Amino acid sequence: MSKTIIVSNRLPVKISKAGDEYTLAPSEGGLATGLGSIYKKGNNKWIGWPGVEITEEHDRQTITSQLEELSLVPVFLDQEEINQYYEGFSNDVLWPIFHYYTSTYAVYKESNWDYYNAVNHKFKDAILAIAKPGDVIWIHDYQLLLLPELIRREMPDVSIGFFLHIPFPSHEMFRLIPWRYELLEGMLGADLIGFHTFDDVRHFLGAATRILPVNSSANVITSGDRSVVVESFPMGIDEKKYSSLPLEKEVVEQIALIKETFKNTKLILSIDRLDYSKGILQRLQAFEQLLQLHPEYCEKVTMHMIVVPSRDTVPQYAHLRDEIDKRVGNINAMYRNMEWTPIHYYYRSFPIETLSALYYSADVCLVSPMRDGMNLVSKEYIASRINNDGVLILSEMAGASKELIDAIIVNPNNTKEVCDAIITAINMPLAEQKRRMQQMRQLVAKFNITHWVKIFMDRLKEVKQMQRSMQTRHVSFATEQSIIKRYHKTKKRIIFLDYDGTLVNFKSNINQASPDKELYTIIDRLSEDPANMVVLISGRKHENLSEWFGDKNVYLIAEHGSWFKQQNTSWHKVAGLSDSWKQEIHPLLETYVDRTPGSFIEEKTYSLVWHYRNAQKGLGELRANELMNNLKYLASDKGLQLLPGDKVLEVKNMEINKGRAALMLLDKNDYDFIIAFGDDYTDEDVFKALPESAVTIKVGGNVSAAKFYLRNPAEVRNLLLNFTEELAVQ
Ligand code: GDG
Repeated sequence: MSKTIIVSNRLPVKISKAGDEYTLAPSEGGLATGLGSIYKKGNNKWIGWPGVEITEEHDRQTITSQLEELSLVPVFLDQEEINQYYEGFSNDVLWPIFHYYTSTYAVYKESNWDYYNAVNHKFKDAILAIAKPGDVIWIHDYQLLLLPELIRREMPDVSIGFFLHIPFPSHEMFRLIPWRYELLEGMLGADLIGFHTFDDVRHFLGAATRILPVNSSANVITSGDRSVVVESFPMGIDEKKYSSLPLEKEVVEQIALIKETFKNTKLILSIDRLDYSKGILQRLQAFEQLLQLHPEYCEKVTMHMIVVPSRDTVPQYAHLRDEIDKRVGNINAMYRNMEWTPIHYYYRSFPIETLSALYYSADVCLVSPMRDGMNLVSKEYIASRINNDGVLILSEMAGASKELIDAIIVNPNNTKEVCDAIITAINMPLAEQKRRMQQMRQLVAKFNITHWVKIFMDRLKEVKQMQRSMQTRHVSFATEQSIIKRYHKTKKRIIFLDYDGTLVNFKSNINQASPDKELYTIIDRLSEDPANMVVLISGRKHENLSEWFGDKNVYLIAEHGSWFKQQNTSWHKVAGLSDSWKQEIHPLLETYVDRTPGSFIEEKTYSLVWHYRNAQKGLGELRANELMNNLKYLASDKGLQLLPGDKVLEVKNMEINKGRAALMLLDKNDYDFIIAFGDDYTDEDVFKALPESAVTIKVGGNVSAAKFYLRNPAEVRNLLLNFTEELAVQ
């Protein structure tokens, strides 16, 4: 039976040692709860570091067997690995860069990278020890970016999902990392890559297509043979738990206590892990400004601030902690009186019951990170507001701000805006609080953690099915044999061959894609057989095809069917077509050439092509879209068709298409073997026009009307050679 394996840096467990005994307590974070529905079932597993260094082999064995009862599998790390892989690389390179902090926070050390690599290999070994073909592997977060590819190499068909819990930065930030290629290649080993927001998706697609030689179409990246789907899955929380906690006795008691303590003031809640990305100092500054510029709010507003200790052995974090201490101390010293302390500050963690009581009691929750992948605190506050009151102030830099649009959204760098937002929040009429809160509660309730897990896993299944259906249509050895057999049995064959992308790979200069010796040999061998009619059917200019294939025994169709030339005759042009539209379109295209360095116009008899392969990446695509929009109405008025291709946009007479040209040839003869190869969507017209009995083969991974797929021109050439080699044998 197949199983699911969850992999993350940390196992959802806390291990403590008393004397010689280790005790294990499952940790109750949202992720652990959500994934509990998976890893606790059947023979599913969760692999990760248990969170403490365990050196003795005997202890490792004891812990391994204790963890086994909880379906957990440990990857033991020694102190040096923790220092370099976890602290050094994950937290001192990836964390700052992914949160848009550069030089002062990111430190690039080769040895940290080596450890990062080595520990990712260690995780790979742990997975391979238990993974079987057919299993599903779901890897989490920035500590394990290399892992998907490491597993893929060993298990090419296994289903791998990857989810990043922190933001994915813009290409401009990401490319600073010396090991950017390796990191992206590592991630692309997955079949499905998930992020919290659509912006992260955009950034990842941008970085991958700029840094690696891969293409993307919408949100699908073609990496080698595989289609990798990139999507946003905004993570939710255990909403039921947070909405029911305030009704529990213990929480009710704490709520009463909080209400009593803060009965004369509005309560503003602030909860974060200690981290520079959370904007804690900036938040304090905004609060101080409120007290300074609006003294009428002194004694009327209190901030309850919890900072959960995190990584404070690292100097930068210790420094941040000291700064917070200082700033809080200053504000309190400045504004406190006998009855009122502006900030109640705690540098420690609390049981969830206390958090719930605070969430329930706080009039305002102030969440103002400088960057945050999602931010679950904001969602937990919403879920706890079972009376539909309260106000959330949320930074636009948190992923959650894309969903919780009824919060007061602020730019955390704008101290005045945050300060004003606090004033708006504490004065917000109850009716408006309820209107906003109800909307947000519905959203948090629906898109909860269980929903998140389900949609991710369902999508991963779909992606795998899509890849498999592509695979089954790939020309396998058996299919190839049966096509070759049919070829030999038949006496009157027609072979349609597209040129660019089908017989040769694309080149950045269109004139460089000239035929090589091998291709000529293939064409010669095919056309030597009197039973064969070889048709080269291309969008290229007829002069171009003449130059390359004019003396060959092949039928040439140029410019998508505008020109045709039978063996040993001259070119003919399709009659009755007009090209007067060019006078209007050409100048328009010229304005695009003037504005887009690297682009140029190619003029054909009945078409104009705007090429942007050598334009700045991204700019070409942008302009092509602009041009498409610009031409949309004009084109239909003038009977023109717009053909977006691989880094080109072609404008041509609607009457002309490769499908019609192919059909004209079929009308003339009764062929008993019809085969067509093509790679772009002008070839789709051929695939669709040919009779059902035809063998149609699409080159490359995109969706197609063709019956079969081949991966690249090399595979096309192989198949064609096999036709003729078999002939030679006979
Ligand atoms: C990363 C990303 C993304 C806090 N104080 C206590 C306590 N907490 C719990 C909260 C919440 C969690 O910690 C914090 O989660 P966040 O999402 O706010 O932030 P990160 O820890 O930075 O998480 C983040 C997340 O991954 C998920 O993908 O949203 O953007 O940075 O659940 O309740 N829990 C307890 N005591 C405390 O004192 N028990």
